[in-house]
Amino acid sequence: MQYRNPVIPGFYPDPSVCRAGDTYYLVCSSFQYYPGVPLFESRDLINWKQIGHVLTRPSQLPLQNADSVGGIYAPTIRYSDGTFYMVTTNVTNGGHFFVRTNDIHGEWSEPVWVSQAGIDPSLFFEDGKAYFMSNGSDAQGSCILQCEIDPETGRCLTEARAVWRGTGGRFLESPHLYHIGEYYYLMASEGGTEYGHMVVCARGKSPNGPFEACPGNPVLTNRNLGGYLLQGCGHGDLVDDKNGNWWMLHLGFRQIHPWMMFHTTGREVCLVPVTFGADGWFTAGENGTARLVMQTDRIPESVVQKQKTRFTFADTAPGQEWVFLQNPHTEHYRLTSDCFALHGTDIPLSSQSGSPTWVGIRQTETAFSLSVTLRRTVQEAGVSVYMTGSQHYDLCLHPDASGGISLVRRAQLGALVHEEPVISLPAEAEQVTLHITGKPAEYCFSAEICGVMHDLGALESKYISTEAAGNFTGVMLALYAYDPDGSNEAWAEFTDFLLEVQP
Ligand code: 6LW
Repeated sequence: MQYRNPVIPGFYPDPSVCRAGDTYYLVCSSFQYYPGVPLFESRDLINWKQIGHVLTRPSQLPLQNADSVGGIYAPTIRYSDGTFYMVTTNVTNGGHFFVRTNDIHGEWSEPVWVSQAGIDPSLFFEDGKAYFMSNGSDAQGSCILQCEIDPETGRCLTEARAVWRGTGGRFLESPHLYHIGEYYYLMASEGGTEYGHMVVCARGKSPNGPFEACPGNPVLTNRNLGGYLLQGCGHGDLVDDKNGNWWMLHLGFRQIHPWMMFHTTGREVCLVPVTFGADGWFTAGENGTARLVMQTDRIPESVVQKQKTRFTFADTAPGQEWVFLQNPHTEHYRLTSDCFALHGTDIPLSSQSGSPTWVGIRQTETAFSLSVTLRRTVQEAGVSVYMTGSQHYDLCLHPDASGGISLVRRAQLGALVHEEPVISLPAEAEQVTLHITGKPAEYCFSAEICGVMHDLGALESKYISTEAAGNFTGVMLALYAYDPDGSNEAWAEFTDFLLEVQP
C-alpha cells in the first residue's frame, strides 16, 4: 500500500512511540502550550487519533515564563508490566520528570523528578531494572548519559556515566535503547533539528555498553536531498508491529518550496519502515531517507489513510485540539461548542511572563481557509497567526483614539510592529467576519462588515517561519482578547469558526 508522510501533520515534534498489545501510543513535545504532551493512539501506524494530553494539571505542568524554546522538550513513552511511563524535561521549571498511569485513557500521576543533566530523557526496563538515559556532556564533550533509577521514587541508584559519544555530529540527543535479538541498540540523533538532522545508532551486548557505532550511519537522514520538500528528518523512536516488523516514527518538516528553505507548520511526525540486514544492523526508510509518499507491503491495502481537514467549534474541544499559552487563567474563558467567549486581561500576546487570553489550534497545512465571526467588543480581540510572542500576524478589532472601533491588520516581527490597513467600524456593524487564507508563501486577510467584503492584503509567511523566529514550535491559529486597562467586563464572542485545510 501507499501512505503519505507526515502521518501526523502540523507541530508535533520529537515523537516517541510504544505498543501495548495491538495498539500503538505516541507522544510529542509541547513547549509553552497547555495542556502538555499530546497523546495519540493508532491500530495501524498510519492513522493516529489524539486521545488527549499526558500533562493536564498545573501541578504536572508548571509553565511560568516558558516560551517557544522553553517548557516541555522531547518526551519518551514506554509500556512496562501494565504501566505506561512518560518521561520528559521541563527545561523552564524543574528539569526531568516522569509520570505514569495504568489507564492510558485516564489521568496520569503527579510528576516524579529525576536529577540528571541534559535533555531528551528516555527509559529502558529489563530484568527489574530501570535505565535512565539523556543527552549530556562531560570533560570529553557531548555524550549519552545513563544511570539506573528507582522507577517508584526517581532516585538515581548509580552514578550517571557516558555510554556513547556518537559519530561526531553536533547536538547528540534523543537516546533510545532497545533489546532486539542478541544486541542492545542505542539510537540517537545528531546534526541538530534543522536541515542537517540525522538518526544514528550503535549496538552492544549489554544495556550499559560498550556501544559500537553502526558502519552505515546515519541510518536515516534527508540532509543530502536538496530541493526535496521533506527535510530535517531525525529524532526517531522504534516500535515493532505484531508481525515482527520494525518501524521508526521520527520528526521531519515540510519546507514550503524546493528553493525556499523555510517552514511554518512545525516539526511533524513521519513513519518509515526499518530493515535489518544479515549483519544485524538496520537502515530506515528508502535507502536511509524518508519520503513524502512511501510504498510498503507490510500494511494491508485495506488500510486507508485519513486526514481531518475540517475543524469547527462543534467537532474540536478545548484542551484537545485547542491549547493555551503557559498556565491559562480559566476564569477568562467560556468555551462551548458554538461560541468561544474570551475576556481580555492586561497580558499582551508578546508576554513571556504571563498567560494572555489566547486559545490556539495548529496550522497543519500551508493551504487553508479560516473564517470566524466576532461580535463588536470594546476590548482588542481577533485572530492571530501566531508563531511566537514576537512573531505573529493579527486581524483584530481594536478600540481607537476617537472612541470608536477599528478593524486592524497588524504584523509584529520582533521589535517591528506595523498596523495597516485600518478600517473604522460603522456604528451599525454588530459583528465582523474575519477571513484568513493560507498559501505556502503568504497569509491573505479579509473581513466582511455589514455584507461588504474588504480585502486587507497579504503578509509573507517567511517572516514568521521557524527559520526567522528561531523557535521549536509551529504556527498556531489563535483567537485572543487583550484589554490593557483590564477595566471592563466585556467578553469577546467568537462564533461560526470554520477552518478547512488542503493537504
Ligand atoms: C529536542 C531535541 C530536538 O529536545 O529538539 O530534534 C529539541 N530534536 O531532541 C527540542 O524539540
